[in-house]
Amino acid sequence: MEPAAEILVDSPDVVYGPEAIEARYEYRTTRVSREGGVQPTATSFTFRTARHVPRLGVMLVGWGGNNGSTLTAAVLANRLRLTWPTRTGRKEANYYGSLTQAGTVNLGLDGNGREVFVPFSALLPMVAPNDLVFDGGQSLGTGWGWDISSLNLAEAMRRAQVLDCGLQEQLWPHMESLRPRPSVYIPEFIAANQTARADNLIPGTRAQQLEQIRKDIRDFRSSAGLDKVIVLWTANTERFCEVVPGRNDTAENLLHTIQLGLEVSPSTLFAVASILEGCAFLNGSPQNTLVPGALELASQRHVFVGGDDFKSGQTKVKSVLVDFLIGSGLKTMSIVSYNHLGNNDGQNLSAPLQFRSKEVTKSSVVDDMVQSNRVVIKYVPYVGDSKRALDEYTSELMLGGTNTLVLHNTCEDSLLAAPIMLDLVLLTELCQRVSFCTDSDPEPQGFHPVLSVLSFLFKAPLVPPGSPVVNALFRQRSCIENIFRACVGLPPLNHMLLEHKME
Ligand code: NAI
Ligand code: DG6
Repeated sequence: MEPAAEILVDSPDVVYGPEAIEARYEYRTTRVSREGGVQPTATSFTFRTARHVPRLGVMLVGWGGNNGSTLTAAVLANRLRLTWPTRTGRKEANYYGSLTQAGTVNLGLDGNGREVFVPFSALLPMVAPNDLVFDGGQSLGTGWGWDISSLNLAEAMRRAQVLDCGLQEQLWPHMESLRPRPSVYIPEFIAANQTARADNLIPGTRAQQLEQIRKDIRDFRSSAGLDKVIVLWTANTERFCEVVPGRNDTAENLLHTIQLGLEVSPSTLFAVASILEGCAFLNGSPQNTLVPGALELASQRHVFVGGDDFKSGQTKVKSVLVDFLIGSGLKTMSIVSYNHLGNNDGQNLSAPLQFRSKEVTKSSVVDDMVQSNRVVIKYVPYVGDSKRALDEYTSELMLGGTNTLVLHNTCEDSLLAAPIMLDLVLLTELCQRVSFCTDSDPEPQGFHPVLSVLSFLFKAPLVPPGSPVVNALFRQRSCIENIFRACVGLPPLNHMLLEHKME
């Protein structure tokens, strides 16, 4: 896929300078008083987006897993423009499933009143996925991340059983030299059935392990000449970590806990290391990695964090379907979701504490709307990465009727997750280049460190304190689209099409 050409907006409110795009933007919303009274409001914003696209490195925790190896394979296959034979014909590398790479934005209407769409990535300057940096440049070495399993990425790709053989064979020489850095293994956080994998470990105390992770990040950044690094957790689902006052409730307590070697999860250790290195940290798994102390640290250091748990398949559909059901005025009474999964993720989730973490995020997406919302995950080795998701939605109709919808979805789980990982990294990087001020507060500021703009990509989106959690998929998408439109001085899409409602 070729990178999209940037669109230029012709408006007195938008200036494309050599360094940045500056756009004046009128944010119109409605203030509602609970005591009565509804008031339209308008706030004048100036958005500034730095135009320089940095050299960006990504470090995955759990690099040798199904998601990590599949994402690596996807970037390489696209970069090398690979094609391969399958029983249904030749396939070519693409980024389907990525909002930024395969999604479009409705720009407006042409002279004939027809809608004009452009690639999402054409709105603002973004890092192209093919330019994401592997440590060691073209020669490829260690560096894209860590794994407790020492398999090289070619072996990891074969273990994952996600890609066609014809593609694996072509990728093999490019992935064989990629080897994950050792990682932190604390057995009580993941399922006991993962023990055999753990042969690539950082030794020492928690404090020494934290230092080693920080050193790895610095090493990658300097050896690859990077402007920025983003760290993404795509390792096994951990059990929840108890939030204990004095242990992980504040930044200071959390750092102290690490120094003392008291309980901290590996994922929180990675989050702390990333934040201390000034690198955004994203949590693709369901556990509560970003405990209050980690959030406070991110806020103190002005570093972005995002989570939790990639919203890839069943939950994505759920956040559309429930929006449709409730939005249509039906009364949805119960949703039951079954998952049959045979990959290593499924095996890890067959342990009760790890399942519990996933159960929480998978059901949280509709908790506010539907009371009875059950989730079952069955480990079925035979189906491998080809996940089966079965859902039953039952709603009450008028006058005692019942509406039951049943869905069956089969897909390669990691092929849904990989483009989401890509979007998370690319959108986070772009958000790092956006700042804004208002007429009443001219001091420029960036987005809140809890990057809720990413909600579209997470099952249980983290939001700043007091901010509403939005789960509905198209509201989440509109949020991203409209904020980026604002950055180039375009109004939000209102779908009114008034031009076509006049005689
Ligand atoms: P996987 O089990 O294939 O990969 C996880 C990798 O993490 C393994 O290679 C394992 O050795 C490694 N690992 C475990 N603990 C580690 C640690 N402390 N440090 C470094 N590496 C460690 O799992 P998969 O399918 O790649 O999924 C990864 C995560 O993403 C899971 O938590 C899963 O629940 C989550 N997820 C996956 C989605 C999908 O559609 N595939 C969607 C949503 C979330
Ligand atoms: C259980 O289905 C295993 C999980 O890791 C999921 O495959 C993953 O979280 C995707 O979930 P969803 O609901 O977004 O399809």
